Amino acid sequence: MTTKLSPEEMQTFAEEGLVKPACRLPEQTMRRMRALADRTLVATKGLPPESIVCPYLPGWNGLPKEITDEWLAIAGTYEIVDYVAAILGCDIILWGGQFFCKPAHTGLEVPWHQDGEYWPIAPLKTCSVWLAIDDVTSENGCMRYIPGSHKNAELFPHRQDDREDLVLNQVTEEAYFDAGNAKDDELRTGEFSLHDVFLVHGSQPNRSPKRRAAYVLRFMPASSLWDRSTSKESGSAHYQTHFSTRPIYLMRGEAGANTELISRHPRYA
Ligand SMILES: O=C(O)CCC(=O)C(=O)O
Repeated sequence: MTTKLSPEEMQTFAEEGLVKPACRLPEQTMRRMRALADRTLVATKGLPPESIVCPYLPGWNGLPKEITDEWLAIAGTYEIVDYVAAILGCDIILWGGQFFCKPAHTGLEVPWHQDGEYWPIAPLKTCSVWLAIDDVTSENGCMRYIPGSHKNAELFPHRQDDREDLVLNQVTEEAYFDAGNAKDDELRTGEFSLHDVFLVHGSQPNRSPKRRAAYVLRFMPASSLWDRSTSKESGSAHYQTHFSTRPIYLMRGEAGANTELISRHPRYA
């Protein structure tokens, strides 16, 4: 099996719950991705730009097929799955993603949370790939995380907060971790980080004149079940997640008990 993380990077992921691999997609690729981001924003006018969920799914978000196809292709290229395989093993499903754009001056806050609070996966295991489309710094609201907060594979209590200026509505209190330990996940365009499903993270609003766009891809091991009987549906005041009816893609290996609405990703068909 090909894996892409060095032993040191694996160690960082184990210790911190997030790693930035020593790798950067070429500028030519990123120019195309920024153009795709621009076309996506035009085509989704009226939807919150922080929350274009699964931009790769045909028929979702009102996006035309030529745009959804490009987002789907990205998930299967640039050896992204090889990085994920280092963490999740060889049977991998793409179950979600998000085009996550915080416009200049107006981008919303992401409250402290653990992803696992939101998602119907059992056993709970996911690796998210957070790919910077723009340069992302603390100035324009990069992701922040609490290193090591994933370590006990424990979900802290979350409370519901339906404020309109939050991207997500389940918030974990600072009583459960030390916000003073937070690190910034600053990335240049074309760089990406991988994070664990139990990692406490969030981000500040974007008050800068610079847009902050990212493409986040969510992968799970096929040994876990994408539970379509879930009653979990909404991730925020801004969008519906449609967990029970969402198509998922087998990227590599065998699908295990995940037999519904699943197809092989075109790159691996
Ligand atoms: O991009 C952000 O600010 C937060 C992203 C996030 O919560 C995630 O990718 O799980």
